Amino acid sequence: MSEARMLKLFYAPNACSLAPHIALNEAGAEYEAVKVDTANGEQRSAAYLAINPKARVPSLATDRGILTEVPVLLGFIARTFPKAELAPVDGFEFFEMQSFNTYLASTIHITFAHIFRPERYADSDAAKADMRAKAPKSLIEQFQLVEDRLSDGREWVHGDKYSVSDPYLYVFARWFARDGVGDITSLPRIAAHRARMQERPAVKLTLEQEGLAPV
Ligand SMILES: N[C@@H](CCC(=O)N[C@@H](CS)C(=O)NCC(=O)O)C(=O)O
Repeated sequence: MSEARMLKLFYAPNACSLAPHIALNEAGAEYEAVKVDTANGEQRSAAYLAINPKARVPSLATDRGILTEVPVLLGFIARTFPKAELAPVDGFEFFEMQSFNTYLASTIHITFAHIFRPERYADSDAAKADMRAKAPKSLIEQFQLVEDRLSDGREWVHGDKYSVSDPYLYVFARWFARDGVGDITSLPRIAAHRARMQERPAVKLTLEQEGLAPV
């Protein structure tokens, strides 16, 4: 399929782009991975702004144009590679999956950004320190909804069947290993999900490709 051959993922190691990167490997897709050096500001270079004027990763170049926003990339990958069964076929269940993914993008990711990128939201050192101090508590509250969802013993976010929501949750569960986030011990089911994810061959391969270790 030409669309699949044309795919090019712009990513930064251990960023939210890890989710579509894992999904591409789960799908067995042919794609090119292009590393963007976000630590040194490459996302603001003219060359990258021409790809994604939002100056963020991920971006996915397809033969029909460039897609951005993690939940969109995940939905696109799942729909482009249906044989991999990375999303429900039923329309309503698909949107339930998107609802979960959008919660991660619009709530949990933003709270992490208060720790890692407080300069987006405030100028004074005091305001930035306040945000960094409050965010870990907010994160635990926000993740508790996900922890509760896993409390029926399900293996994956949407039940017995793995979906693109699982690598997306994995990205944020990984970020508990980053400085200033706090620990994951009050979220044992999410920690167990993280460990299960790290047993998957596609996750092992993606970590290797991004130069990351399991956490
Ligand atoms: N809403 C976007 C967020 C993308 C985003 O914030 N990406 C981060 C990496 S996780 C980034 O590119 N940061 C670079 C920067 O803020 O300059 C999405 O879900 O794709």
